[in-house]
Amino acid sequence: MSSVRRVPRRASEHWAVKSASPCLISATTSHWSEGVGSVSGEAPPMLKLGSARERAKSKYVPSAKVCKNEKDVSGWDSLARRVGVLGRYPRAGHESSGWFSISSCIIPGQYPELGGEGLLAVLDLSGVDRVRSALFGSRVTRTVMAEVKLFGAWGSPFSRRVEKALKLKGVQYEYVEEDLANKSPLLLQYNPVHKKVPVLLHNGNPIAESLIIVEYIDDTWGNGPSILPKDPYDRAMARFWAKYIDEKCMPAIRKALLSVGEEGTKAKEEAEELLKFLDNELEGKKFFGGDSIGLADIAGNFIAYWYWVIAELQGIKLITKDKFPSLCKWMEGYVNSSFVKEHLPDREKLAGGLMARFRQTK
Ligand SMILES: N[C@@H](CCC(=O)N[C@@H](CS)C(=O)NCC(=O)O)C(=O)O
Repeated sequence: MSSVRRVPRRASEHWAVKSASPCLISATTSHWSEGVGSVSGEAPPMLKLGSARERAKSKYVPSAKVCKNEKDVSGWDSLARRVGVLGRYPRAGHESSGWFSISSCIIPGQYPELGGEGLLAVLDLSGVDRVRSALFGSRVTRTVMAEVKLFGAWGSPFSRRVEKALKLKGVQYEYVEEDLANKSPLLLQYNPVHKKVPVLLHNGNPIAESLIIVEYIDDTWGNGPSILPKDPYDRAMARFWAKYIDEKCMPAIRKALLSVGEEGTKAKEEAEELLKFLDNELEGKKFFGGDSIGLADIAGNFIAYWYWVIAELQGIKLITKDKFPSLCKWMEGYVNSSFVKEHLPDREKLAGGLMARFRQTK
């Protein structure tokens, strides 16, 4: 592999495991690695640290080992799979292939103790980020993030939910803009059931449906603020309101905004009836879950922003301060929160796009 930069390293210890409990084995004094470990010419901090710190870190690293090949990793892989941390790059249709775990990593490299190429497998069940940076510096984190791809559409409130969650968690990702009039073969391959955006691709595994993706992001990346509360009842409530917004309120609002005449009046009344529940729920609260943005708020992005753009275009007044004071306060708070504000689609562009859509459907 001529493109691989070889970096001599000094290793004091490697962790090795047969089970999920940690143990230390001595390693060789020189060490060659490639891929993740050799992005810069420097030895990773892991290999520079003294043994006292190494041992201290083992608190965070239940297990790691150097394996000769994938077969070796696979026994370990089943353990990792049981605890839900290991994924695998797809072999085809992907620029890279190999092993990779969600909360840690398996790094191909030259390992003299194996007499050649091998895999450093680090299974970490806690303190994921501390381990990543303690062991490998920010380089691994960057590589980990690069395996996240979002197939979306700029004007889609559903795609924007996912973007919001990724940004909230500080996850770096590659964004693929889909032309919904001419969907890419990859989108159809990754979401054959609904054939819709968004789709999140994480280590080659596709996940569809925005709210499910948002939960997946929250479960997968421990860093950043929690999107779902920890308390089971609060979690259930967050899901309840997110589902209510998604399945009841959004279709009703859309219908109220797009229907005319008698049908329009009826649709407006129906939407108001549903929105009243949201207004009551938000009374005296900044966001659905309290003081910080959570699942239901992210789910409600359509009401907070897209609704206004369409309502203005159509000259319709559905959600007014006198009828829905708490909902209006929430909407203002949501779109004006610095984090949300900078990630909303451009109003003019959105209005133009929506107008074009309306003309097409007339
Ligand atoms: N329930 C889905 C809805 C996704 C959705 O409706 N996406 C639209 C874009 S806003 C789409 O891909 N439409 C393409 C189509 O219907 O063919 C989710 O939450 O992700």
